Amino acid sequence: MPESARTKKLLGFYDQMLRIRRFEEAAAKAYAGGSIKGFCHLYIGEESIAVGAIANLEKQDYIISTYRDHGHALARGMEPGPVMAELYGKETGCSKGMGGSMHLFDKDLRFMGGHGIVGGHVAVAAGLAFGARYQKERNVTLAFIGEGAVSIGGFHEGLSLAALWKLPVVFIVENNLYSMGTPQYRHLSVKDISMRAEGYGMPGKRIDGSNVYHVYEEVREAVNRARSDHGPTLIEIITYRFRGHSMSDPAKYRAPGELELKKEKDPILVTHAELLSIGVSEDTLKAVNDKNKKIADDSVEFAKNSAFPPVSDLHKYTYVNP
Ligand SMILES: Cc1ncc(C[n+]2csc(CCOP(=O)(O)OP(=O)(O)O)c2C)c(N)n1
Repeated sequence: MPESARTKKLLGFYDQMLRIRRFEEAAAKAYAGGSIKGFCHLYIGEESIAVGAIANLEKQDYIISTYRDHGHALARGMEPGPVMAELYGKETGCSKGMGGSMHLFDKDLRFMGGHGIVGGHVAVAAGLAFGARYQKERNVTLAFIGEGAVSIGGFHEGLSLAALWKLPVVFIVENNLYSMGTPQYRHLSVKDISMRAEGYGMPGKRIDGSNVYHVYEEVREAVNRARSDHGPTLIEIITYRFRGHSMSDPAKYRAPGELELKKEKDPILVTHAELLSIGVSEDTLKAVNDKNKKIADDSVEFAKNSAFPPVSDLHKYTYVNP
């Protein structure tokens, strides 16, 4: 790619990562103020994965995610206002205020959630890919998975069938080193999760997630493979979440100094430094930041000014009305 096109792309990635970061900082503030209730899991520190990976998708492709889904939703192009309104439980939310932070959906953008059951959505990812194949659609499914899910039945079922049927799906394990407060070495006998790919008969790789462009390129290879009918890939991406597991977790299980050390590889800082080094001005980068701060503030205003769904809608979207 010519240097200027690469710079443009990287600047776009920087913009998207800041959109997510500022949005979640605003959400954290609203949560602390009592305006957002229930579970809320922030993606701060992990933005390079959603942005780099999703940049490879086309309009018809599917995404499926965990409860830590704000970053994936925004990177797919969901509007910050309806996403924030969903966190607030308002009727203008992307799931009509019925799902909250963990259940963001957008059918038109083929964003299929937002799932709270650890690992359950991995089998659904294989189902989406199978459905696409069955309908003779030429699309790819990107599934984001926490490393805490890799010993769960749904993970095994999803990867096993995807490999057997050569389904067009890419499984991305976002390894942020902790499953709630449990470090990886306490629940997995292996360090390298991507090794597991071999047992299913698909390629696997393990990459560092701090450089968004690197993520983009590595995932591109797997997306191309899936799109050209060569089957699934498992990619483990090493990352770190800067906040607690959810808003109610003070994250006291980290070693002293660990967070500070990891923040040196903050993907936004890494990209900021790279953009400066290739000649993008500090003023340009500041303007991107200011723009995204305003987008986040506007999303909060939108959410605040929206109504709660009426009580009469309580059972409107359930399968069974009492
Ligand atoms: C089947 C199931 N078991 C347990 C839980 C409770 N739980 C919620 S989050 C979580 C940890 C998952 O960690 P990981 O997959 O690494 O994702 P991360 O939160 O680090 O993004 C657990 C055990 C759940 N939601 N679903």
